[in-house]
Amino acid sequence: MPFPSDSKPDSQVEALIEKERTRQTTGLQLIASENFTSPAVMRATGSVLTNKYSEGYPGKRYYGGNAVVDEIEAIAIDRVKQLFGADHANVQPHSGASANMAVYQAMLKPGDVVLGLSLDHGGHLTHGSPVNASGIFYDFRSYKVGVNDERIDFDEVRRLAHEHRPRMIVAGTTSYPRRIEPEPFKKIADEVGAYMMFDIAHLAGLVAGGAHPNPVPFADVVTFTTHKTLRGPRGGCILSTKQHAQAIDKAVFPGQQGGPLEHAVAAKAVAFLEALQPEFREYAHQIVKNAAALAEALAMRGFRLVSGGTDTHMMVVDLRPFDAELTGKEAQAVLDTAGITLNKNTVPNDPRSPFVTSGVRIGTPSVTTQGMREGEMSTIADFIVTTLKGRNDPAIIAEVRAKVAALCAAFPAYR
Ligand code: DSN
Repeated sequence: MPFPSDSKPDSQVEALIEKERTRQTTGLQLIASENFTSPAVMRATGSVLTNKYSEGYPGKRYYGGNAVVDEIEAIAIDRVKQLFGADHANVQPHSGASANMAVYQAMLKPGDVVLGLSLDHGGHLTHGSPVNASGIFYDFRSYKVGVNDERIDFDEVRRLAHEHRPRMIVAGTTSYPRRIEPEPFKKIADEVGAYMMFDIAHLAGLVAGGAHPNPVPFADVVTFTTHKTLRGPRGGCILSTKQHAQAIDKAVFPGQQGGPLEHAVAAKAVAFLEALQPEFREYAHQIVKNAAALAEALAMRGFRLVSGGTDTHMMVVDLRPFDAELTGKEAQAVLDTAGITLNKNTVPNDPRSPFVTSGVRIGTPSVTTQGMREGEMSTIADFIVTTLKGRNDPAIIAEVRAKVAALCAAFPAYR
């Protein structure tokens, strides 16, 4: 029987996809964890590979018909090992959260003590939040950023590690603007006999492009998502030493997941090849230069940058010196109306709740993919200031919206 969709496309969903394409390509996408992936990555994601079940790993599958899938997954594994210099890779995790949970399952027992960065100081839900499975099944203790410099305080990490004797120390963040040196984490982990895990979900593209230190030579295990700075499809990945390879593969399947998403695995392979190209190094460094330029432009216009600036693709902006009444929630909403998409974010020791916040998080991966450079970053800072100052005037917001659309038309994400 032919597909009904052959004769009758789903016009409702297609129209909504088109609407979302318009939103993405006519507005500024400044969410630090997002990016525009390539047409080649999207072709793989929308391919016939979505039809195939392939529980297991290359050469060891539970179902027949996996010769082609085996080749694809083997290519993805080889490429990502080459990209990061890793001994072992598992490319099947559906997301960064699944990757992290698989690592915990592989290397910990329920109830084991783990040390990770507190969520409200830039950590991630899966680094022990009490509402997440990580915090429910494992005994997470948190380190925070320093009160004065708002940076990871390794003396404090060491003190907590010696006090709590964790089985694992987790490095990695979701809203921390500074580079993170892996060596001090490794040293502290060794002192207390803990495993070291580094979650580079945000940093993977910068690491791949040589714009951030690579933790692979230091960590027992490194996890990441493939869709942020790395610019691939939505998904996760785990790199590890040979020692942990078998336990990690077993924890991903059958431990945490069933059939892998081989269309996503193929798209990861495409993205890894793109990241292996020399141009990707230039891209990664430009993301960082753009973030530095935008941070400086915002600081000059009266905002406070958490930790005083950024060395990565993102910044956390404290709105209070600019306007004490303005919350992150309100800033996010009004900027969205002007076509500038970012997210509200707590600042360290924020007196407001995570639903309101005193800050916003801003990232430059998407605008850098569009080809924008430092000059456009000060234009964006002006758009942000004009919108926030004129937030009660629809005419001002409409004017910024038009200018944002013109800027995006000059730097199209997709040609
Ligand atoms: N949601 C991601 C981010 O925005 O950083 C983390 O999972």
